[in-house]
Amino acid sequence: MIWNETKECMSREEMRNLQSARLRKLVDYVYHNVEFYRKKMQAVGLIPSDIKGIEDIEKLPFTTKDDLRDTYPFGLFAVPQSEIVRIHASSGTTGKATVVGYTRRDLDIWAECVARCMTMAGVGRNDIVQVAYGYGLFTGGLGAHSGAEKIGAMVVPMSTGNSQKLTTMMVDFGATAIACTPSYLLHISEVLAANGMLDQIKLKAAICGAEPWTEKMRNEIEKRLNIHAHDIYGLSEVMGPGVACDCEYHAGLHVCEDHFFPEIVDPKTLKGLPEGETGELVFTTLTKEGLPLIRYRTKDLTSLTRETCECGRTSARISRFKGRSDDMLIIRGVNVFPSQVEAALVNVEEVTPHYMIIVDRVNNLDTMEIQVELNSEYYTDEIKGIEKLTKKIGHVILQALGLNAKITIVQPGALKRSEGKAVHVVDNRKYE
Ligand code: DLL
Repeated sequence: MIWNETKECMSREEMRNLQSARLRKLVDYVYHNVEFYRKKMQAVGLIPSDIKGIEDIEKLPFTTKDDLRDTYPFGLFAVPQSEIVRIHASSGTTGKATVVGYTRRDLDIWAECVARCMTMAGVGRNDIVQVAYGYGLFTGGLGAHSGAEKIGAMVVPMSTGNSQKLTTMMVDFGATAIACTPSYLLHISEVLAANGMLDQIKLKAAICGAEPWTEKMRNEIEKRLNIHAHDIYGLSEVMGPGVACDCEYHAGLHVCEDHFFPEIVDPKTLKGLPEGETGELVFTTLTKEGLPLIRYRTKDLTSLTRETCECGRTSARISRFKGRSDDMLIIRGVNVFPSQVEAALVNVEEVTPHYMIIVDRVNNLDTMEIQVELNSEYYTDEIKGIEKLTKKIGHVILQALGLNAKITIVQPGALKRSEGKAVHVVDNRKYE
């Protein structure tokens, strides 16, 4: 399956043979180039020749986000730094980011995978694609950008944050496709409606992802904008957007499984689950050079099928995501772990480690409030002091998460104490 020959697919057997050959090569590659994997394999008495094909994948150890954090920043890279041509990063579970490195070939394959996804969404060389994912360390902007360029579309690199400009350009340029988070697209539809511009747009398709959304939300987007909206999935550790995407039948997301081998495991026992059962999605990157990952635990919950899709594609499909097996939140497309907030607040001596994150959705945009308890030694009635402290904490949070939050300082002892596992998050967003 390549981006401009989407209907010419390998048989399941051909795919399995290709995956087996690539897995053997990968295991040999990481054994000789990444100390972390060599040690992990040695610990269980494995040598590369023990892996004969994809059926042996379960013998291999898992990789987690903590492994990336523990080897921060470049410890899992398999090539010298001179071979790395791009870095991206996403939130780690505590203050440190997880850093991803790409070789020139990794970038080419990434663009190819995104191009396949855009092709599934009906985007071609005559299209004008507005990319309204964030550009920068986040993989969304540059990832979508390269894929759209690869198919020869005209790319408008909008990034996020200026909806008025985006809608004006959408009309003026006659944009026919947009790539952004689904919640942002709903917001854009409101801006268009408010400006009376809905009937002036030429949009046909949207490629939305980076956060959980529902069929109901897709229907709403499609109805408001009179377009087809497609679900694109990915994660920076594995590559970025373009790991999987849904076709016109919207019957699950087709995985680019010649590059990313998917498994579903029980998140508690880590045993493989049969097709159709929901569990944690695990990926092995079959062709990556810079940061190859073996059995990376995504923490995303979904199920898998290898039945041929009505569209004719034979690739494995994952169902729409059913949540995560950890406490990661996605706020305005940014990954947030409550532990990051905690780690940031520890450095502010005027407050205690008691906090509550309240997430909501207003006008289809996520909002985040962080309630923080004042340390009794600093308790004061003085409004000015509180204002200054609120600003200081807002800055600390912005530095730590890359997100603005409304900070509310509450009196010592005001936040409810939990008798069991502390509850730090109230998520009022509805995903029905
Ligand atoms: O969000 C990459 C991406 C960019 C995907 C643009 C799609 C479009 P991270 O910031 O590393 O990478 O976040 C990855 O976001 O593990 C999921 O929990 C969630 N996620 C991504 N796409 C979807 C989706 C990018 N279509 C994490 N549906 C993943 C549900 C998604 N969740």
